Amino acid sequence: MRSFRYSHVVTLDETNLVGNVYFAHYLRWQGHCREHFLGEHAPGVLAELTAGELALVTVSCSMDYYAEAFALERLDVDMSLRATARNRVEMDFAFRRAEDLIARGAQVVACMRRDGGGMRPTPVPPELARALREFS
Ligand code: SSV
Repeated sequence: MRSFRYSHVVTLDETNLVGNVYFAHYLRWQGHCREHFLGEHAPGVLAELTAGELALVTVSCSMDYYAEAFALERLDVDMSLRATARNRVEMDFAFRRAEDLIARGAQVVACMRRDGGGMRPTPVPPELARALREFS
């Protein structure tokens, strides 16, 4: 299965007192990775998100950590498609430093449309669905 790679060089402000990466940043990088995916493979969806009528709601997210990472190391974030059904997209993330697996993560995103005060489920936008097929 093809995965989408986003690479990040760890900055000093992402590390804690002991010098390793603060756990929460891995979730931020999940977010950066998916944003870059949209920018490269579904730019129209990104435009719809900023316009406000479409919402990609993060329903759940998780991380498992296996090894420490440190400032100035390059981490490759490999995002792959676990599943897509109805209005949901599930992604897996592998965080690697060269060949070493540092952490794994996952998240579920729900496609919603804002109407009036609330939100209702909406199918995965066609442009995104088409992009996802290339990664399934
Ligand atoms: C700001 C905001 O709401 C952004 C949400 C972005 C969601 C992006 C979802 C992309 C899914 C891509 C899956 C690709 C698997 C290879």
